[in-house]
Amino acid sequence: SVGLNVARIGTSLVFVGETDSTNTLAYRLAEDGAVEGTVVIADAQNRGRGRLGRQWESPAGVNLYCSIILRPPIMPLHAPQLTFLSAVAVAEAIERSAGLAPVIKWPNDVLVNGFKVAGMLNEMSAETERIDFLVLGIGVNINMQRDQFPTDLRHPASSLAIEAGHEVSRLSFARALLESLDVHYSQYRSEGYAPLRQAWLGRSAVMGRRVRVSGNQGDMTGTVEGIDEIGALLLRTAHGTLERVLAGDVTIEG
Ligand code: BT5
Repeated sequence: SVGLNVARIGTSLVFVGETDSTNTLAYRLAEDGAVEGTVVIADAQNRGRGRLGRQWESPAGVNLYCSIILRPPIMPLHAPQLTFLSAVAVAEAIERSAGLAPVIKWPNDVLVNGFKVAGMLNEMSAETERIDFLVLGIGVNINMQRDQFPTDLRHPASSLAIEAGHEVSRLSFARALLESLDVHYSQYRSEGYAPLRQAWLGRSAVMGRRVRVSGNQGDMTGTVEGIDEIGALLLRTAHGTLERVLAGDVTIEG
């Protein structure tokens, strides 16, 4: 037993040595009826995935690659709200287990000292009216060394160990993460999205900042005023209009 103190998340744990992607494995388990809160953790991934078909570097023995199965009674439209669950929980776990000061960059990056140390990839199976299940994929660079990073990364990256200057226990980190996810998800189930949105805004690196967003809506520049009910970024443009951005990559300016 790993001594988890949880109500929902991690009540069932699946550990594997190497897999293609924990998201793919969790998705298959969910299709086969795995209960809400099932967590899949792999030591290594040989086809770790980022967003938009990108690759997630997943060497063995150093990091955390995990996927969590959730079955919230919500509409598919509201699924992006759960992106913020992972980001908030990862930030809390980094603070608690490594004593670092992480911030969240919309929508899904967690940064320490400006470096990306974690990424999230949520996937879902849904019909028009309701979600069947969600898979929250979380990758955290814990003890990855500088020479293990590819040189052509989209965003400057690092690991908790590099930033803290010492090794960080993967087990303590995983425990802190699952407990944090459990607390926030229970609150989400009982009180809805508002507390989660507040927690996210409190840790956001983009709130009130001038940013550039590139995505399928083209390039846009503006000042961030918050996030809305479905997780879209609210951007005040130079023309004074308020734009809602549903997807894209954010660069903080100035
Ligand atoms: C993400 O995508 O940040 C989501 C990553 C999600 C990974 C987890 S691990 C467990 C679960 N199983 C999976 O298969 N996936 C999830 P995105 O924002 O698209 O960033 C991807 C880009 O980050 C890549 O194109 C690289 O440039 C860079 N990158 C790749 N590996 C990295 C790493 N380990 N640390 C930092 N940056 C990385």
